[in-house]
Amino acid sequence: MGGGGGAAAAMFCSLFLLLAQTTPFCVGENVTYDHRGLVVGGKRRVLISGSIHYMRSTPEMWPDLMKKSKDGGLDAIQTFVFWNLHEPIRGQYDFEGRKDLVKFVKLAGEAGLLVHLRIGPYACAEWNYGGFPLWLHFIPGIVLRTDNEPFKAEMKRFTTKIVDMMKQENLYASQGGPIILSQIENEYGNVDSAYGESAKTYITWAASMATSLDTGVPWVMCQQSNAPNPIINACNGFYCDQFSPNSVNKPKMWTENWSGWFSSFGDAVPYRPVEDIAFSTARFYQLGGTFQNYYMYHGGTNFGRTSGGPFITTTYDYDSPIDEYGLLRQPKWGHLKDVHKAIKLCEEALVATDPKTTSLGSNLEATVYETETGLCSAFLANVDTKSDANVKFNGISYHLPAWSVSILPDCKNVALNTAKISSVGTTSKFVRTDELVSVWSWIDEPVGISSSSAFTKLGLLEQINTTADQSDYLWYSTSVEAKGDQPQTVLHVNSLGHGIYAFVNGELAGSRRGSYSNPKVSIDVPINLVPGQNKIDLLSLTVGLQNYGAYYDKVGAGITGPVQLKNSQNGSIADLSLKQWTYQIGLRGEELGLSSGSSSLWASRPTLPKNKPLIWYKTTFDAPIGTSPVAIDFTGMGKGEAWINGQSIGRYWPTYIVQDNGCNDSCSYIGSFSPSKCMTNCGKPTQQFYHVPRSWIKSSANTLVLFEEMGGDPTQISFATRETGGSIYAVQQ
Ligand SMILES: *[C@@H]1O[C@H](CO)[C@@H](O)[C@H](O)[C@H]1NC(C)=O
Ligand SMILES: *[C@@H]1O[C@H](CO)[C@@H](O)[C@H](O)[C@H]1NC(C)=O
Ligand SMILES: *[C@@H]1O[C@H](CO)[C@@H](O)[C@H](O)[C@H]1NC(C)=O
Ligand SMILES: *[C@@H]1O[C@H](CO)[C@@H](O)[C@H](O)[C@H]1NC(C)=O
Ligand SMILES: *[C@H]1O[C@H](CO)[C@@H](O)[C@H](O)[C@H]1NC(C)=O
Repeated sequence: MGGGGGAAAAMFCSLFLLLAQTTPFCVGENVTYDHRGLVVGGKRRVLISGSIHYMRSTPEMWPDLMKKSKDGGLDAIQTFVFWNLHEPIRGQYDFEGRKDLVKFVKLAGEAGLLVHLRIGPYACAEWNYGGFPLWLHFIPGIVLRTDNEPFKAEMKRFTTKIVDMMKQENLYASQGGPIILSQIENEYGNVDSAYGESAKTYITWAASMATSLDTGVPWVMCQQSNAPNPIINACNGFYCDQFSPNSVNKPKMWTENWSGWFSSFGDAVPYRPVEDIAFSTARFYQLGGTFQNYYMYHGGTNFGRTSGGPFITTTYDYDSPIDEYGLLRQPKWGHLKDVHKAIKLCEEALVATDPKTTSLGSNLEATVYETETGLCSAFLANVDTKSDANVKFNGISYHLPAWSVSILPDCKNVALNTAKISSVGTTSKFVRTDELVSVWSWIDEPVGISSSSAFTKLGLLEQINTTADQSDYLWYSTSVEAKGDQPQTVLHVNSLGHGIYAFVNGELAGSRRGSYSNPKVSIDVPINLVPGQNKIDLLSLTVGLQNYGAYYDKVGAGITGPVQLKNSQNGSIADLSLKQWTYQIGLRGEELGLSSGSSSLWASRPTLPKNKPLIWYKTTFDAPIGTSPVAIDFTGMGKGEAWINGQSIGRYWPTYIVQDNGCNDSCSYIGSFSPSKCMTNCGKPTQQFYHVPRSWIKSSANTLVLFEEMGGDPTQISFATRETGGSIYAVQQ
């Protein structure tokens, strides 16, 4: 870079120094790597990183999240960059508010943290459509994530846009900024075989495209064993201790150590015991790792319609060390902080030499990092799933609980055993508040077609192609003529998902919802046809677009048929699939902008409808007193979306109850973890509480608007605050 840029970088560095007291590696020097680790500011480093996705919290929360990350012993923050958030319309960029990536990166730097920027631009991340904007799908000739010219042109344009933004603000470490690492693509190696030979040429292209952007910091590809030089291939998963990079010249890096797991509506909520994460982290550094990232360190919230899946919940808490509301999850946060401290005491030895591992018995391993200059750090592991053990190491006895690692920074004294939690700290709980919301106004959402932009087509249309995801909803409407007296008829509807409400002559006849593991739905509902014309209105809905899998972008949704009328013996009376259908994208209330709460159509009317489908509700409320994070308990409502002062807090669905088996609130940390091993919320809603960011509410006269699709009683809704320390009023952990 030129002299002018250097001066700017130096200035930025001194700014860091002032603001952060301690500067991490504030030298405008390229980040490089070798076999033992990343070289930052001229020094090989052992680095501990954690994921926080900026758009899953608010700018008002960021400084506190950064501080808690730094206090928790992290060196770096990792985030994805979600393309569909920043370029909702091709060529129209948005980096405001929660999308202010530059501000987020700067705040990390000011908190003394480094940044791993995963540009992707494919992200996965349980995010709507994996982070891709829907308009990509409509570019003629495009095939996503393969050696396809239209796709590569768009991917290169967006990647370059982000890199240039970062460079302009001097945010790369090579310019004195906090970004030490980038990422191109994501977990492509998991699916690349489905893309044939083009997968290889695509990856080669992606690597050279990224490298040509000259950031002065390395790029990684995770789960990509054939990542071309100089891209570092990194590991994602619950354990990465057995992973090796594809070259001896690359460091062993773990880009996603899953601190917990996501949850989906209707499924139990997974959690991961901290002793097991601590074990996996210690094992990774024991066996030569030098960079690890917790996915997630703060999971946050899928506001609006940003969750993917389908069926991913609005909460993206992830059982992370910092909970959805920004409070410390204990003892997870505290114990991992202690683990980080112990690992950092070993840093000098870890970066200086290769580990030497010897057996101390069955399932017992000692790993030593020892230099000729007298540095020595050791890890003693008991990977047995049953028995504790006493081992002799250098003539001294050590007790190793099953499934644990002891860290000995001086090869003698135990700084920490991963199974022994010494950090104390109270967990957080929801506490019901007194805020009452009693006065509601309401507006009916009409059944069937109500918009002048409705259109007619022969046959059934795939939903995503039709709505371009402008709304969760698509109406399919037709009519059938019944002659004389019809015996009982069954309406059969087949859909790719994710849910259907079937109305006959304006009345709800039946509904069905899918799930994360099986989003497709079909219904067979008995209906009564009247002589003459009968109106059939099918409301099809999506619950977040798929984000993972080969060609996931083409999976589709909606009623693709068949739609049939059958008699009670299952014989087909009529196939409606090829008939003329009228389509309406979205709801009338969406077209009218009811979510803002300001429409003149809102008026209190005498009887508040309860447990009726398709109703918009509105109320006003005062902020719960204090400064604690706020949540709404949606008990009493069915399914829908909620807006606070015009901003969507996401989809709510408290009536999707988890099956009553397979949960265990006191799951053992011993043995290999999987998300189905430790689950909670059986027999309860997957998600009952929904985050309302404090910064979105004023002290009084706040508007809450709901669109309720299946039927609920809004007078049962209550507010809660999230409090550390518990209380007799606590209603849920
Ligand atoms: C630093 O990286 C940039 C961009 O990749 C490159 O052009 C430059 O030569 C590197 N500088 C050094 C000193 O290696
Ligand atoms: C969407 O439309 C495109 C172009 O007409 C078609 O190739 C594709 O199969 C459709 N997708 C689905 C899921 O039906
Ligand atoms: C009718 O057929 C469907 C599938 O074709 C089947 O699931 C259903 O059980 C059948 N119903 C009766 C009453 O036979
Ligand atoms: C729950 O976990 C505990 C502790 O690991 C175990 O003893 C118990 O058998 C488990 N219960 C179920 C129902 O899995
Ligand atoms: C993450 O850590 C767990 C537990 O240590 C391990 O089993 C898993 O393989 C790790 N994930 C990956 C991708 O390595």
